[in-house]
Amino acid sequence: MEDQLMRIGVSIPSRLLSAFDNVINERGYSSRSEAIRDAIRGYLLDYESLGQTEGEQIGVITLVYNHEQRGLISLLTDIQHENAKIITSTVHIHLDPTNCLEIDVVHGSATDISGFAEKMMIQSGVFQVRTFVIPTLSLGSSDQRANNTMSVGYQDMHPDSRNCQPKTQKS
Ligand code: NI
Repeated sequence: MEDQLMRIGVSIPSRLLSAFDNVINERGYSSRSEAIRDAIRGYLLDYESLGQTEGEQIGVITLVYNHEQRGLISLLTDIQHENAKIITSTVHIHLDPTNCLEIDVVHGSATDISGFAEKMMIQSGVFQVRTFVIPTLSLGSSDQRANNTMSVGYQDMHPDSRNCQPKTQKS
């Protein structure tokens, strides 16, 4: 059965729209509607792949946000404190007068990590959240992984061409 087409009205900041238009022109889309449909499909795919994985993971979550958004910093800090047990370390970079880039190194269950990322994603003033995670299944003994969870920072040492030895700093 043919899916019915619905018309919707969406408010988009002009800079965001013109950046989108530039990309879709470059890619050769014939209509903005088709590009938006593809963007929505990609968004749904991201959501599914975030929720599908299970087990223990390590990785990074990066987010870009406007620190002038009222209440946002304290909200994000609260969310990070609620998830302190999975955050190994955080890097904060002041991109320009209003925008911040934050990188959270995470280690924990897939459910906790995706829950943490999604909670930050839905806040207004947060523009981008990207998650890159890998399962820890093949990453050495579980004792060593338990120790890593307690660390606040890594300094990688490369004992040989294949393995890294994290030097942990306890807080
Ligand atoms: Ni900043």
